[in-house]
Amino acid sequence: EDYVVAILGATGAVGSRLMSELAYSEIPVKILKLLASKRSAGKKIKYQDQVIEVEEARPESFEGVDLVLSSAGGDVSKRLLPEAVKRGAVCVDNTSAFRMDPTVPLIVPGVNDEELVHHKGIIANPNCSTIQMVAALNPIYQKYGLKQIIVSTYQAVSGAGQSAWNEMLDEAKEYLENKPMKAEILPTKGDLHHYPLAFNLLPQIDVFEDDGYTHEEWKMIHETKKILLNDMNAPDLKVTATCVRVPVAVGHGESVYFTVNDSKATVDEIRSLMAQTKGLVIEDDPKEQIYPQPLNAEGKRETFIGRIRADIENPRAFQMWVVADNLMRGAASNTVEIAASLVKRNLI
Ligand code: A2P
Ligand code: 11C
Repeated sequence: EDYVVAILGATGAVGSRLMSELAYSEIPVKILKLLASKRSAGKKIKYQDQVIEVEEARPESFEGVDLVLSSAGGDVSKRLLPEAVKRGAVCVDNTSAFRMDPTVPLIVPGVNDEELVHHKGIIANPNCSTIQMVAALNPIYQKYGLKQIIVSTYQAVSGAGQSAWNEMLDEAKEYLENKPMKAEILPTKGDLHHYPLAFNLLPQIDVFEDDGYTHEEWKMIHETKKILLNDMNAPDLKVTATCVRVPVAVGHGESVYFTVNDSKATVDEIRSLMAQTKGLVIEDDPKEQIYPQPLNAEGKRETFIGRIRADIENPRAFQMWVVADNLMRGAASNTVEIAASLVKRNLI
C-alpha cells in the first residue's frame, strides 16, 4: 500500500530535511502534499523528480491524507493535527504540543518503539536536545540503571528556526563591520528582551518557568523521564539541565554527567556498549585529539559520543560529550524513522 503523505511546515529548516529524509526512507509515497503558512502558498519545491506547489495549511488540506509529518510550531500543531486525525490521518509531530499528553507516545526509535502500538492518531517526536541524550544513555540505562543525569547543553541556533539562524548571520556581519548588532528574535520570540547571539552565549532557550528553569530545561527533564521510564514525573531518576544557546549553525553539543546504579560499570564497558548500539558513533581518542564536533556532525543521522571518562571521585559516575545534528537526528530523521516504524508495524 502506498501512502498519501503531508509535510506541515515544509518550508522551514526542519521541513526541508523532512522531505529529504522521506525520500531516503522506505516509506512508499503515492502523493506528497507540502503545507505551510499563507505566505508560502504557491511556492514551488522540488521533490525527487517532481515539482510540488506549497499549499496553505487548512483543516481541509488533510482530506485523504494517511500520514502527516509536522514541524510548523506548537500552536499550528495544536490547531491542525486534531483536524488531520479527525480525517483519518496519523500524525508524527515534531513540536512540544502533545508530548506530555499521557495518551500520546513520545518516541525515540531504537529506544521505545514498542510504545507506538498505543497511539491514537498522534505520535510526538521529542525535543532535539532530549533525543541525542536519551539515544546515548539508553544502552547504559538498560544495562546498569541510571540514578542521576546532570546535563549542560551547547545548542545551535538552527534549533530556533530559520529566522533566528538568519538573524545570527546578520549579527556576525554587523559585528565584523563594527556596526551595532540588531536582535529581535533570540533568545526567544515574543519575550521581553532580545540579545545578540553572534560572538556571545545565551543561557536562555525558550521562556522561563516560575522555578527559574527555562522551558527547554523543563523539557529535557520531563521528556527524558517519559521516554525512559514511561512517566514524566518518575521519581527514581533525577535529571537536571542547563541549556545554553551558542553561535553554532547546526549541531547541538551536550556535556552529560550520569550516575549508574550498578557499581561494576567501567568506562571500557560503557564505551563498548555504546559502540554496539545502532545509531551511535564513538569518536573518543584523546591522544589523537578525536572528539565529536558540530561541524563534523552536520548532515548526519547518527549521535556522536566522545570524552567518555569516569568521575575521579565517584566510582558510579561518568562524563561524556554528545553531539548530533539537531535538524536531522534531533528532528527530521527521528520523525521519519518513527513514521517508518509505524509503516513496518502496520499502525497507519
Ligand atoms: P512559512 O515558511 O510559510 O512561514 P522554521 O522552524 O524554520 O521557522 O519553520 C517553520 C515552518 O512552519 C515553516 O514552514 C512555516 O511556513 C510554517 N508555519 C509557520 N506558521 C504557520 C501557520 N500558521 N500555518 C502553517 N504553517 C506555518
Ligand atoms: C532549540 N530544542 O534548540 C529547541 C528546538 O521542543 O521541538 C526544538 C523545540 C522543540 O531551540
